[in-house]
Amino acid sequence: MSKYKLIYFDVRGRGEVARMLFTVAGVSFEDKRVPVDAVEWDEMKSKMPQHVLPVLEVDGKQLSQSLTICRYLAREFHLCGKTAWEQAKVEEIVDTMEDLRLEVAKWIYEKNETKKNEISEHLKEQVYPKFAKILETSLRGNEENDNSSGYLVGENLTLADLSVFETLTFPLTIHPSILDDHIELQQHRHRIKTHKRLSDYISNRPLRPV
Ligand SMILES: N[C@@H](CCC(=O)N[C@@H](CS)C(=O)NCC(=O)O)C(=O)O
Repeated sequence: MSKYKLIYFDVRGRGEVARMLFTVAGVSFEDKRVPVDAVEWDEMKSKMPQHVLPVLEVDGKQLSQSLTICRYLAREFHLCGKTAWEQAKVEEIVDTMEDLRLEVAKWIYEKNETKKNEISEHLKEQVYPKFAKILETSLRGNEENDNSSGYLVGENLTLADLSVFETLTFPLTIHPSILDDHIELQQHRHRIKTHKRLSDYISNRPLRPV
């Protein structure tokens, strides 16, 4: 069994889906959490391959880029779809969630209050409805393939489900009503939250704003 260490800041951010993949797979790993804005990071930064986090260490070898790390772990743990087509559909959703993350990041990093409010309105009126529709179509498409698993791709939980769950977690704190008109997405979220391998982890994980 490989020895895994995930190095990331002490937030969910770009490290949380990897943590959830380990949890679902039941694989132990060292969850190295670097305090945000701490001297420790200044000292570590130059030693990281791309000078950013997350970094996954596998038996001492280092891997950068959060999405690459997630895809690698999902392949290792058989959480990335069973066929090449399913794998592509999983990656399609992961990339779609990256698009959403970048839209929400505009709100997070905007300092000007007026512009922040404008971005907030844009998120509520345009961005969330667009992504909700994409995700609903994926869920229904999976059902149309005689699949009533309730997961986004194939019969089992995959990286796609974790990516959607986690990417929506922060937006739901600033805009709690975004899933109000999307019962299937609410049910999907509930399914992940109550998954037998995830529920304890999600209830007990450190509470962080992002
Ligand atoms: N595309 C990279 C982005 C990595 C990145 O920008 N990480 C940020 C935290 S989310 C970071 O390390 N910031 C600290 C710094 O730049 O000093 C990924 O997805 O891993």
